[in-house]
Amino acid sequence: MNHPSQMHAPVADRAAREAFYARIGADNLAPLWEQLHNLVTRTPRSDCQPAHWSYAKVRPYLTEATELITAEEAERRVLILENPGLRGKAAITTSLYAGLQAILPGEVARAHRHSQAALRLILEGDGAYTSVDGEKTIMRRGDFVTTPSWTWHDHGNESNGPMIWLDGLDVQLVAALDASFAESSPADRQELRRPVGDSLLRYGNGLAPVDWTPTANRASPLFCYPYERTRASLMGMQTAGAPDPHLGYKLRYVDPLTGRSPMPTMGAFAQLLPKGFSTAPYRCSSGTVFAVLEGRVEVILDDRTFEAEPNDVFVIPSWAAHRLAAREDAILFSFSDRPVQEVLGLWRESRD
Ligand code: GTQ
Repeated sequence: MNHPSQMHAPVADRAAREAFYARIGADNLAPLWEQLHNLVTRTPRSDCQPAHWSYAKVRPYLTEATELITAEEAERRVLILENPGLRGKAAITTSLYAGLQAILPGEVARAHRHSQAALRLILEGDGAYTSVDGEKTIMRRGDFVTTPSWTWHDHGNESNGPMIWLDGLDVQLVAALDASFAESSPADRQELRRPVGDSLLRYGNGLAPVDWTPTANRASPLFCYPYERTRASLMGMQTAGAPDPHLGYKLRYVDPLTGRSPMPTMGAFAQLLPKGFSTAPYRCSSGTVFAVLEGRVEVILDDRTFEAEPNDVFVIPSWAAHRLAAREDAILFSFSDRPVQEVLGLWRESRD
C-alpha cells in the first residue's frame, strides 16, 4: 500500500518547476525549497576569507596616498582593508569594516558624526589627537580609542611625524539594518568642553561621577585606553598563573561602569602570547580582526599559514579553526562583533 505522501508525489519535471518559478517570480515570490539549505546552514558559511596585510607592504601605499590627496580633501585619508572574499564591499568581515588612516603633521580630518561606531588602534606615531564629543585625547602607539555612535569626532596631527592607525567600524552591521545617519560639522574642529585626560580621570580609576547616568548610545564614557596600562595588565597576568590553552592571556576592553564592551556593536580584546607558546585550536562565530602590537606570530589555519609582524593586520572568519604560535612574546589587539552576537544569543565558540 502506498504511503499517503507518495500518493501525491509531485511528478513535475525541472522545466515545469522552472516555468512555475518564473511565473511566481513576476509576482515577487520565490520557492524556499530551492535555497533552504543555503539560508539555514549547519555551521556558518562565510564569504569572508582569512587574510593578512603586511605593514611593510601597505606602509609605502599610505605614503603614496599622502602625496595624492590631503586629509582635508579626503575628509578621512584611509586605505580600506578589503577582505579578498568580499571585494567591493568595503568589508573586512561580513559585519565589519577596517582601514588604515594616515594623517600628516599639521593636517586636520574635520569634524563629523555618524551612527556607525568607530574604534582606533594607534599603529605609528605619537602625539596626534582625536577629539570625541568635546574632549581631546592625545594618541600614542598601542592606544585604543573609541568613537561611539553619533559622537562628534575630528582628528588632527600637531606632532612632528605622520600618525597611522587602524580604524574599525560597524559599517556593514549598520547597513544591514538600514540605520545609517551622518552629518558634518560646520567647524573643522569641534569646540572642546573638557581638558585633555578628563574622562580617564573621571572613569578610568575605578570611580565615577556620583550622579552619572548612562547615555543613549550605550557607550563607555571612557574613550581612550592607554597602551601602557593594557600592557601592564597583560604582563602582570603572567605571574598569576598559566595562560589559557586556547587564548593565551586574553582580556577584553570594558566600559568600566557596566562591564560591557565599550561600544555595543564591537568588542575589543588584548592578548599576550608568551614566547614559544602555541594556542590549541579555537574558533568562534565572530569573524575577528587582529593587529600585532608586539612580537611575531604564526597564524595557522586548516588550509594556510601566515606569519604576522608588528603592525600587520589579519582576519579570521567566523568559525574558522585556527592556532596562534608566538615566536617571541607577542601582544595582539583584536576586535569583532561578539557583543552583538552575545546580546542576541547567537555567539558560540568551540575549543577543539
Ligand atoms: O575617522 O571618522 O576609516 O568616518 C571610515 C569612516 C574613519 C573616521 C574611517 C570614518 C572614519
